[in-house]
Amino acid sequence: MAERTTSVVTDDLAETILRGGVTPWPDDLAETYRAAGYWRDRPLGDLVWEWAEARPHGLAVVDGDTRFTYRELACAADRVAVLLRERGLGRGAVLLVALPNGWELVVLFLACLRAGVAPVMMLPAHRDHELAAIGRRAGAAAIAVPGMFREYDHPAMADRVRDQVPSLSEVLVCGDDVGAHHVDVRAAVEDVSADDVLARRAHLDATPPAASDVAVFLLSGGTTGLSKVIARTHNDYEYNARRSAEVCGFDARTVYLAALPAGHNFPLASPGILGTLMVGGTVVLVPSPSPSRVFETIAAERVTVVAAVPAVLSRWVAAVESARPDLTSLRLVQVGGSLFAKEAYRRAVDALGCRVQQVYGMAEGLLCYVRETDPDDVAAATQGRPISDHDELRIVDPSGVEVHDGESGELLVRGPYTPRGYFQAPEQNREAFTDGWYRTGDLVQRHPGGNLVVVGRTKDVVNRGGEKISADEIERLVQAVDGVADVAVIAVPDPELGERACACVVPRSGRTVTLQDIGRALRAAGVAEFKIPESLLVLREMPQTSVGKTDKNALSRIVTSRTHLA
Ligand code: J2J
Repeated sequence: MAERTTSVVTDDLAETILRGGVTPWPDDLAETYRAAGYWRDRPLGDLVWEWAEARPHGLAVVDGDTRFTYRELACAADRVAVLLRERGLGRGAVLLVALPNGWELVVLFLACLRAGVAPVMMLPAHRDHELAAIGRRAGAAAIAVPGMFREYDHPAMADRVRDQVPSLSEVLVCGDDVGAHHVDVRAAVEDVSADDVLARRAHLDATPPAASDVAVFLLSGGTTGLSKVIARTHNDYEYNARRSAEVCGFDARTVYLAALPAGHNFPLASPGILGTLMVGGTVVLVPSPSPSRVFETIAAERVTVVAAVPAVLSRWVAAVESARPDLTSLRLVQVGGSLFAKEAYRRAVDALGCRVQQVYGMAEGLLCYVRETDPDDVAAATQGRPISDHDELRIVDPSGVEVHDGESGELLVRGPYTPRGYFQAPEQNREAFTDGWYRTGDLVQRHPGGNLVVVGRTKDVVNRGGEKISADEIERLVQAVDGVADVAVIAVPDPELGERACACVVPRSGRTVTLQDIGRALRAAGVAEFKIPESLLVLREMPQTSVGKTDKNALSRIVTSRTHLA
């Protein structure tokens, strides 16, 4: 096998990524999780050929006219895994993955698992600002982007990101007309010569990652500054997907439609793409959740399960009436990521004619699903219960004391697939974790049957149709806009998306600041479009609490009392 001997990942960096930045579970709990059969001590990449041998001709992945059987998928994943190795990306290397939903994303994800490379699941909507900051934080050695996508030149952006991230040297492109200085992923997959399959497989099997290594990095919605990075190990992420598939009744007949961006934990592994492949089902991918595309694909591929955030599901429900799609194959629609009202639940069940399952989850771990056996009123009014007998939950008041059943409080959690800290973030970890308990920042109540009801949150984020925006991150960016003296970013209710970001700005004396000024400045800084504030409240002074902090409740009251904002 022709492999480059030089590595773009220094041993020190690999060591940090493999062990240093990750807070391990305590030994006694790790033993408990192993003894209970949750952690199987097998790297996820091992599963790829296990699936291929169990169902070589079974249909694994569908993306438009492109189809992969399980055997073809394993061959393609190995070919790309070897390509990664040839580019110096091996165990412990980090790859930023900012791809739209498509077969390349699945192949590259599995290739990373085979090669021991940890993908950081970014979104195609992310831009220079997010990619460079996360790339630096995670010590990324490479980035994978599409070619031109939605009229945006992603390879050119990737070159700029490479210039800003000292550890980053390789740009992988999944598209047409790939430049000579970029790595062409599609071409590598086309070059699957049969004779090499065994040699490649043997080579990759001989150098597997450890099950306690980082399998994948997910982004946190974040409360302070930029998104934090969540390291998920092979052990915990395998359990996350396997147990989710079990709870949601996935099997070889499941045809799962990935319509939400697959960089999110929900479509990736709750049970999502990974959970479907684990049970021999078929994953169908669409690059956008638009009703027409989704309906067409459900009918054409006889899709049985699809996941949505409430904002997307509402669009589908509204479109059903006029589009009259053939949804007869649908067995289950999962909905989660932000609040989903009881009334919306009822409308969805009526319009779609299948089971609607609420899901409350987080990239930090804990996953709750409403069960099929739950009565209808529970399915309508709750967000489900945890998947593991070893998920430990505490619901506490602001002083940390557990509340009585039925009262609301902040949810703290720990368990076999909820990591003990963010990656390389000791400062944030002191705030977000207490004795290994992750502070979710969500206010919940326990329903009499044991399910959780999400009633609010304590964290300072805007939940824009399931995409989490850190108020603090946007405040720092707006603070730097010319003419701004002070700023606070708050969530304002929105009928379509649940919430949108509103910038509340005190201009410098004699200056004016407009929404356009803010948009222009943030776009110039390379900020993802979905994070840019969509309304503006101009104030003479910032309301303050008695302890001199910005009073965001007062700001919310001012905003809701006005019918018209800029
Ligand atoms: C209210 N708020 C919810 C719900 C998440 C499955 C499903 C969702 C996510 C996700 C995920 C909610 N009702 N049903 O990763 O695997 C809010 C909470 C939570 C935060 C996590 C999955 N479901 N939320 O949304 O990491 O505030 O994960 O803490 O993006 O979304 O966001 P995220």
